[in-house]
Amino acid sequence: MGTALVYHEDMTATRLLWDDPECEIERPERLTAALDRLRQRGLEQRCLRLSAREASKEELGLVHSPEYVSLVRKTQVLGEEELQALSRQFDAIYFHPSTFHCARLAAGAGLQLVDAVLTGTVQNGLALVRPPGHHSQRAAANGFCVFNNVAIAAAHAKQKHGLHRILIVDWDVHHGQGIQYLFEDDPSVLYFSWHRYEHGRFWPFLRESDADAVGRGQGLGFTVNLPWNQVGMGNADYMAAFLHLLLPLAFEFDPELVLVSAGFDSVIGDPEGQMQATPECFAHLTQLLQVLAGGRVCAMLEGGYHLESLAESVCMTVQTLLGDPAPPLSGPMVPCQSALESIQSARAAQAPYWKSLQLQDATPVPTSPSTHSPEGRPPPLLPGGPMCKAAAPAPAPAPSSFLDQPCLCPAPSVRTTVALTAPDTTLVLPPDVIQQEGSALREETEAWARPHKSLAREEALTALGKLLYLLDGMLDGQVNSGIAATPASAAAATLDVAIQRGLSHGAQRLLCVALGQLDRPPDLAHDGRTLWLNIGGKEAAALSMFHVSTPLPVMTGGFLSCILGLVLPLAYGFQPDLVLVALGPGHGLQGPHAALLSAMLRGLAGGRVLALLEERTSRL
Ligand code: X5A
Ligand code: ZN
Repeated sequence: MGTALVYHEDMTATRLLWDDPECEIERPERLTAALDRLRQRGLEQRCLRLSAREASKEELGLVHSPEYVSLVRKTQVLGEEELQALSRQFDAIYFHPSTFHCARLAAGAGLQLVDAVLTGTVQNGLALVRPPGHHSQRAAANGFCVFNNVAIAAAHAKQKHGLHRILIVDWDVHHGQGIQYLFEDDPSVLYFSWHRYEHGRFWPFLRESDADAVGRGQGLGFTVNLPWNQVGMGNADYMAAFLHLLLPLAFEFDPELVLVSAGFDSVIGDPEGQMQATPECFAHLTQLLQVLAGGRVCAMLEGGYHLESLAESVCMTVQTLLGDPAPPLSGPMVPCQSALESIQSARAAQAPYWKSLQLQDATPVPTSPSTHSPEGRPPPLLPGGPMCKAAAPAPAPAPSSFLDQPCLCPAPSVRTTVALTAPDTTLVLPPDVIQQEGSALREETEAWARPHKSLAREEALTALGKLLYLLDGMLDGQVNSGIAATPASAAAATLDVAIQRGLSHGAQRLLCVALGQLDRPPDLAHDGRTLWLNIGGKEAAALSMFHVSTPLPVMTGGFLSCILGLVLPLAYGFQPDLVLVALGPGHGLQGPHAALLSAMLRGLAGGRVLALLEERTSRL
């Protein structure tokens, strides 16, 4: 349905007029660098471009006092001396004669974006704005922020669109205390922020940035703070924060809209954040958020001061909003000890308010390094929760040859292919999904089928031919992901062939997620090239490093906690370059479950996910 990009060139006008080492990093080039890169990549052209408008006095009044708004309005006519004197009344703030105009455009851009998404004009979007907003308060400018763009957008979504549940994800490296103050007693806005904290020794030096600040009154449990007590947090730490803290709460909250305070000072290279996460990480974070609120995600720029990293991260975010697959994440997917401690203390602080944390917190997440893991670090992404006791120490990612390969981007021309035994003319498919006509050569199909009795029937052979053709398209990069149907009686054998074919045709590491009663193919090698995860099988077991099985997790918080706590951590740690999802007999899952699993696995293997369904299921 499309992605909006909201911008106005006038927002490059405000700038620092005097010497101030703290404020000089918030420069006009931040916007031009991001926009130029979006153009170079052809991403801007793929968006619906909206020209930002100014927010009205009433709209600003949704979160700011009238006195404060008039104070900022008056800066338009002040001289440099007076501007500097007024700026000194606030912490880390500069005013410029154009500040009022720019800040009204920044707030207005957020309003336009929310309107475009909530009226169904677009699915999602990004507002490229400055000045940023998340530090600004009812009657105070703070931390380069004048009007609180995201908070105004949230208040507007409630007031004008009647929304009842809005999730704000603040991935800027600073604590958006302004947003926290504005909604701390409001249960209709769930505010999540991670931030550099260093036990209170980092700006803005607030006690209320710690994990035990959880909101007040009706809003208890609707403020979620994740303080980072060390610099250098990387991809594994950010992913763990999403999988083990934010997403369980977000799913339970079930937002109607996701707003992102999209600051990119949390990326590698930024002088403020001093963190290590790479720009690709923001593609994965965005993709994880897209499974919420029917994909209604509105991102608004906050911080981000390293122009190169900022531009790259903005591209990753927009590319993902547009639906492109996320580039694989680099580095060992193992969170550091300090990150685990922060996540655990935030979970403990939130546990009284959230069911999704209560069951799992019976078993604390591992806090001491495991001797089984490489580098003496704990297992990837802290698989936690009762059923994970059965899980093996995580598979050590093999030295990654595929990371050296040219990356799987740009996206293949066809995003998703559906291969049915007989093309179904009644099936209504989205525009980026096509039905496959082709099939592998008959002789080749027969050769692959020969060892399997259940593949002898004509029906099974036809399905196999289609599957092989689809798999080749994915491995050659013509097709990104696919759905293939197979007769129920041939499901296990077809999966076996798909695994062998994937491994012999270019996949270095193959992840197979089998749902229901599907036995692991008997001749599957334990050489670390295949990770077999069985959900809903008979028993819980870690039969080897590369063979993990869990029953349908009804008792342990359900299917979702199994995906977040077990499947995705193991999958991200394994770094597959091909993913097979197979729905076997008796998987007992609802359609939305399988769709959710597939959507969340899209972050793996550059989106090369092939789902195998029983013929009947595929017609639903
Ligand atoms: C929006 C933002 C940071 C202010 C830092 C002041 N503000 N030292 O990133
Ligand atoms: Zn920031």
